[in-house]
Amino acid sequence: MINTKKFGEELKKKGFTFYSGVPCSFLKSFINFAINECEYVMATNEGEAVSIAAGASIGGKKSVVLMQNSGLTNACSPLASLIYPFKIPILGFVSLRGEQGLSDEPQHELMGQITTQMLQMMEIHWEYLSLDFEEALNQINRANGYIEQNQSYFFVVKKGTFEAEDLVRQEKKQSANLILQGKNKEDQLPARFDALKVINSLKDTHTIQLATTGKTGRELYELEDAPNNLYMVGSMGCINSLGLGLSLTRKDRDIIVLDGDGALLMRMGSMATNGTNSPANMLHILLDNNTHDSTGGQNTVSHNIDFVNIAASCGYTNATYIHNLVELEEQIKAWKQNKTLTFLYLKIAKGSKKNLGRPKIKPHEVKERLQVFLHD
Ligand SMILES: Cc1ncc(C[n+]2csc(CCOP(=O)(O)OP(=O)(O)O)c2C)c(N)n1
Repeated sequence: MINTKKFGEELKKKGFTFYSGVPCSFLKSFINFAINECEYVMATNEGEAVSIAAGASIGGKKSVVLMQNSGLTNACSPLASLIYPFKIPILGFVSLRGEQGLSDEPQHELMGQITTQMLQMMEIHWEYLSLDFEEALNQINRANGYIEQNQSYFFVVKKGTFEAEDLVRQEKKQSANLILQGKNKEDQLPARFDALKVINSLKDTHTIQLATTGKTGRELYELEDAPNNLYMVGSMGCINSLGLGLSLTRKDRDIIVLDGDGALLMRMGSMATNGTNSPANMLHILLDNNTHDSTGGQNTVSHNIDFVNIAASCGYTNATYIHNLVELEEQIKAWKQNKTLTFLYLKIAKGSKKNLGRPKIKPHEVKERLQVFLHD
C-alpha cells in the first residue's frame, strides 16, 4: 500500500495543489488528503470536475481530478472534446471497481472491463498506480513530465492502493443569496449579437470572456477575436465549470461566462458548485432563447425554468433578471464596482447573425493565447 499523505506531499512538491472530483471508496483516503491539505472542489459530476480542473489548469495551477470508474462515463464529453482539442493537461486518478478476478457489484462489471480501453480510446496516457511507494514516486515523475508537455495523464487505481487517511478539515461552505430580482416588466428580446456587443464593449484588461458552445462563441469571435476570449467547442454545458476553475485560481481577473439555456440545463448541477464556492470575480450571464439555436432552433425545456430562483437557491450572491440591453449594461457596470458571484438572466430572440463563420484559430491556440494574456 502507498502512504497516502507522503504520496500527496510528493505531488504537492511538484505543484499539484488543486483538486476536483467526485468520491469513490477506493480513493477515499487520497480525497481526504486533498480536502485536508489542498484546494479541493467537490463537483456534482465527474465531467464537471474535469472542466473545473481544466479551468484551474488554464489559470496556471497543476490540477488533479479524482473519480470512480463508473464516473468516467460522465466525464467523456469534456475529456474528449475539451481537454483534448484545447490541450489542457490534467492529472487523473480513476478507481478500478469491477477489476476482473475480484468480486464486486454487478454495476461495476462492464466498467471494470472497459475502463482502460476507454482511456486509451480517448488518447489519454495512463498506467496502473503501483502499490509500491518508490515505484509510485517514479510514476509521479513520469506523469509530471507529460503534464509539463501539456498532455493529460491518468492513473488507474486498484482496490487497497492507498493507506488510511482521515478526513480532518471538512468545512461546510455556506453561501447566501443577498440579491434576488425577478421579472417585473416586458422583455426586450434583443438579438444575441447585440447582447454580446454590450458585454464585449465593457471588457477591460482584467476581463476574460468565456463563451459557450455553438453560436455564442461564433458570434463573439465575429464581433472581436480577442486574446482574452475563449470559445468553447463541443463539451456543451462545461463552460461555467471551466469558469469556476479559472475564477478560483485567478482572483486577480474578472471571469465572465456567457452561457446558453440548453448548455446550462445539460449540466445544471454546476450551479450548486458555483454557488457553494462563490467566487466574487465570476459573472455568469445566461442568454436564454429557449432553443438549441446552434443546431437548428429546436426547443429546449427552458421555458419552464426559473433560472434566477435556481441561481439564488444555489447560493449565487446576486441573481437578477435583466429585461433589456440598458439593464444589461447597468448590471455589468454595477458588478464591476461591487464584485460578488452574480447570475444575470436575459431572454434573447431566437436566431443568429446571418452567414456566421467559425473561429479560424484552433482551440489549443485560443487557450495558449489566453494563457499569455493571463501571464502579462
Ligand atoms: C455534449 C454535447 N451535446 C450536444 C452538442 C451539440 N450542440 C452544440 S451547440 C448545441 C445547442 C446549444 O444550445 P444553447 O446552449 O441553448 O445555445 P444556443 O445554441 O441556443 O445559442 C448542441 C445541442 C454538443 N456540442 N455537445
